[in-house]
Amino acid sequence: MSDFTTIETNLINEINAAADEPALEAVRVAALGKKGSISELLKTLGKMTPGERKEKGPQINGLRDRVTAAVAARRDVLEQAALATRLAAETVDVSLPVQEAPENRGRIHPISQVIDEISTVFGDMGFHIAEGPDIETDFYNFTALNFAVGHPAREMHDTFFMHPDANGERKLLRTHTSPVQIRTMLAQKPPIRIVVPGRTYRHDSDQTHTPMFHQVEGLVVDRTSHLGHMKWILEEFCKSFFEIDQIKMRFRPSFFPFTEPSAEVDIQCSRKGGEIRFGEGEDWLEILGCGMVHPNVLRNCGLDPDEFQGFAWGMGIDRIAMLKYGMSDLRPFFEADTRWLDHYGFRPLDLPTLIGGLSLT
Ligand code: 2NL
Repeated sequence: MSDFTTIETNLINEINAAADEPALEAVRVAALGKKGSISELLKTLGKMTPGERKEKGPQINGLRDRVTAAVAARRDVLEQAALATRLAAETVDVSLPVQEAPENRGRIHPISQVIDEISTVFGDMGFHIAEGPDIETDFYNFTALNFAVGHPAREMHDTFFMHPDANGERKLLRTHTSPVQIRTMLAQKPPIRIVVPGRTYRHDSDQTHTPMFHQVEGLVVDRTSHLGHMKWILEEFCKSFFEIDQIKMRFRPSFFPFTEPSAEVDIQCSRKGGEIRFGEGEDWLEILGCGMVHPNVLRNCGLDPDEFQGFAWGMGIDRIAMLKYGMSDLRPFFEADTRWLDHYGFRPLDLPTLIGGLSLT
């Protein structure tokens, strides 16, 4: 009896001292495995007299049952401890801010957004988007557009000129997007309906001017195109772009070498409370210039002005973007400050549509 008690005490101590599950398993196998100490004791029962067996049987079986139970209890404790350790090591701080996926983190620059919005509105009216090179020749930027050689308008454009090339030709950075319309008229037959967004350059830098800026121009050429068509198109554009139902527009006579007649267009606005709102109020804001394409420009593009007529318009994108999205300073547009872009930029997957809204923010 005291033998068994010693065996039991020792085994229980070993079991409770097992530091992890493999150590516990080793103790279990040493006692209860095929060749374990308790299994060996059980084997001795077969050789005993019935009297001995009646006495020792319950003692050995009891020993086996208590040791088995002690192993199970210790295993439970070890499993709980292992789980607690893992949970502590693998905690997730649910109060941490969610990190957006890279495709959601980037922002669309307001200028790209406004170009997309303008393209959406005119695309819906059947216009194609046309693009062309930033580096142009004097012919496409000036001569074809009816700027006379030596005409002061050339100087007014503050042109950036390249060094003359081997042929003595002086390339330049386009001062407006009109060269793309010239290229289009030379390359394809009317009817032409295009809008041309892009970068333009003038040697001018102050609070409201950057040497690189953005313009969008439009051109329609057909046999019967007239000012009435142009007024309708520009009015529909303004309503769509500024997302309002009604807007008053004012066409003031003006001058451009490439249009005749020419006009500057103001839209109705209110400036109450330091905030500009379109389609209401008594104030006016100039937003674009336009006119009928000058007969000389048509001729320069191989079109007979007696057969074809067209109209065109142009506006600055940067200023329109500032007006629409309430930015007071032009300079951060080109400073690549991601904090500014995080604030004023647009989500990359919210593309402007006429059905879904041009400017979901
Ligand atoms: C403005 C005014 C304008 C055009 C651009 C144009 C182009 C061709 C022929 C005739 Cl190819 N016209 N473009 C016409 C009128 C005005 O822009 O204030 N832009 C910022």
